[in-house]
Amino acid sequence: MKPQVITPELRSWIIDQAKAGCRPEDVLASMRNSGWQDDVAADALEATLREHLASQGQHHAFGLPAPVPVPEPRLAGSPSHLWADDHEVKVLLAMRNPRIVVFGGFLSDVECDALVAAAGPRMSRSETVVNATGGSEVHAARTSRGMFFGRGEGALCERIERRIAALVNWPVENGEGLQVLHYGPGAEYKAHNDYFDPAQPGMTSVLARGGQRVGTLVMYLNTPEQGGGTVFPDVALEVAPIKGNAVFFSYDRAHAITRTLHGGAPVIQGEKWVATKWLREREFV
Ligand code: PD2
Ligand code: ZN
Repeated sequence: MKPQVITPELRSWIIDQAKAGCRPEDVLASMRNSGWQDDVAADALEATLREHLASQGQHHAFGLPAPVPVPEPRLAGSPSHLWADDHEVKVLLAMRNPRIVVFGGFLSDVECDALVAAAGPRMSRSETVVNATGGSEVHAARTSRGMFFGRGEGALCERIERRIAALVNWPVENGEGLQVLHYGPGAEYKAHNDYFDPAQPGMTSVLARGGQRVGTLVMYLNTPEQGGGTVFPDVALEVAPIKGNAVFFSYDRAHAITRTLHGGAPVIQGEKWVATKWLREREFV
């Protein structure tokens, strides 16, 4: 496909749409309808607004929340491997917008098995956050079983948390405890965002514990025979759940413009174990 270039005309059209109060998702849809490739349109929107707002000394357009710093692996120069604290990790895929990176060999087989063994006796039906109260409840959209380790609970969690912190350049203290999930045949986690909706009344207490979530690392602890990929519907991407590999994604604001909507596809055959690490803006308490 011929590469598309962001023209000055496109830039000024985007700024006009922002000034007119259009929603970013509608602007992206119009760009797509006029023949702009998805990723070029999203990049153009991001870059134009960032430049324009910086030149105006402002940080809001389209009613978007202001972006915040996010965890980020050191991928300048497109390395095939990264050194993460005590361990070499392969870079298998890197997507810029949305920011998604797939890592190979993030955990050893022994570490995967040890996490599953430690989590097993503590598993119960997974819950989802209730927006109104900030509490959690069992929900049909999430048919896995799960448990949380405390941050730094035992030498294994500590080692993995140090490795994550080094890999994505984000303080260990900003991480929630590791969550382990188990999906049996047919179980899934329907598409959702990992950030919290700050407009919901129950979110004040959730956000008080370290601010927003700004990044996620899903680590695969086994390889299901069929199904169970992690899917990103906005970019039609499915990450295969391979034991020891991990998928990282970051979101600089609690908004669909980050295109980090994602889900756990149904397990078709076999079972699926994952560990999830959520990273907050500040120290998670
Ligand atoms: O298990 C997964 O693949 C998955 C998919 C989406 C996990 C999560 N989200 C999560 O734990 O947030
Ligand atoms: Zn998720």
